[in-house]
Amino acid sequence: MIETLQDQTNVSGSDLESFLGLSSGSLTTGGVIEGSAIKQTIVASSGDVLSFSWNFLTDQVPSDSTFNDFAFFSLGNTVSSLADTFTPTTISFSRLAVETGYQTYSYTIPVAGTYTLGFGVVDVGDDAVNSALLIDNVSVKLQAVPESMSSTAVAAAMAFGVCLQTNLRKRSYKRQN
Ligand SMILES: [Ca+2]
Ligand SMILES: [Ca+2]
Repeated sequence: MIETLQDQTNVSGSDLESFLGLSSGSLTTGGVIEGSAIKQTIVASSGDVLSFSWNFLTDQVPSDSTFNDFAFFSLGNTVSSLADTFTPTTISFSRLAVETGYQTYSYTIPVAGTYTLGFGVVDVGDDAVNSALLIDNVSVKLQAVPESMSSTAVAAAMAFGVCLQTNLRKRSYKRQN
């Protein structure tokens, strides 16, 4: 569980941007004052599915567009919002007032690489009124490729090989003349 705290975390929006390897301004432009974050390095292949469970909680009741705390995840340089103070629908039995309840998020990673995966929760507009994010079941799994798709891919690769061979033959034919 990560929290923005009722008082100060002493981790500013720009501190969070550097910690997660985000572009300068990617959080502060949206009015982020401070917050908390966690991160992990992941190695993913193209088509791998990142999935996790999350629950956003806040004391900001009623929700407020000026003090609209939010939770997000970041993959590489990209920040994706999970929820803000307008999202929770249920009264929380934790020490915070309301929560979204656990939701599942899945994302197919398009490009293979080593990424920083981050989760954060931030105070917006001021540093007061606590919000929190619970994260569970984080996994990166290879997505099963349907057989029809994989055979199409093989056929495409073979066709490409045939084209390449034909071109090479044409070139060597030209050179001989
Ligand atoms: Ca705070
Ligand atoms: Ca707040």
